[in-house]
Amino acid sequence: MRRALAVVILGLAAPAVAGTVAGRVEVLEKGGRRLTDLSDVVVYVDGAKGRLKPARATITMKGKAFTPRVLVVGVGTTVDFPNEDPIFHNVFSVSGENRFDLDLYKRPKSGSWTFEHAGLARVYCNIHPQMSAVILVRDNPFFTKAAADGTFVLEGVPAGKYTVKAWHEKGGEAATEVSVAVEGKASADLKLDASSYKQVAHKNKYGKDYSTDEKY
Ligand SMILES: [Cu+2]
Repeated sequence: MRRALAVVILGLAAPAVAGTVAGRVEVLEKGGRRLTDLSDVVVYVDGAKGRLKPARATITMKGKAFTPRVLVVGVGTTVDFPNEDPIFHNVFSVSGENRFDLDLYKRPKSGSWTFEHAGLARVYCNIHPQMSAVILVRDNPFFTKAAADGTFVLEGVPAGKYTVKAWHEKGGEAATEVSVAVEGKASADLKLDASSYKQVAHKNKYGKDYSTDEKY
C-alpha cells in the first residue's frame, strides 16, 4: 500500500520533459502573391527522438486523382490505396528505398504499402500521368500538416535544440532553428518560395514517357 502510494507520488512529481513548437508557414508564388490554402504544407521537427507507433493512413483514388495529394506519416505506417473508380489504376513509386509497385486494380479493390524508410516518396499511377501524390515519411512523430491559414502546432516535443522544417510541393523546403524548453512554447515561422516552380513531366514506372493513348 505504502509502496503503491510512493509510485503514484513519484509519477505526479515527474517533470514534463516536453514542450510545444507552434508557428505559421507562408508560401510565396509568382509575382509575390501569397498562397491562400496552406493545408498541403508539411511541417516537422528534424532530429528529435520519439517513439513511432504502427499506424494506418489512406489515399483514395477517385476521378483519376489521389486524395489527399500530400500525406505525412511516420516510418512503419501502412498506407491503403483504395480505388473508387470503375477503371484500372496502378500505384507505384520509384523514390529510392520507398520504391514500390501495386498491381493494376479497380473498384472495389484496394492495395497497401508499408513505408519503412524515412524520405520523400513520389507516388504515381502508371496509366494516368495526371495522377500524383507525395508521401513524406518521417523518423519521429513530430510532424503535421499546416492548417489552411498556415498555422501549425507540434506538441510533446522533447526539450532540446532542433531544426524545424516546412515542405511544400512547389515551394521546396524552408528551415528554422528552435529551442524547446520543458513545458515551453517555441515559435517557428517559415517562408517557402514557390515563385520559380516549374512543373516537370514525370516518367512512368519503366522510366519512359507516358503513351498518349490511355488504354484502360
Ligand atoms: Cu490511374
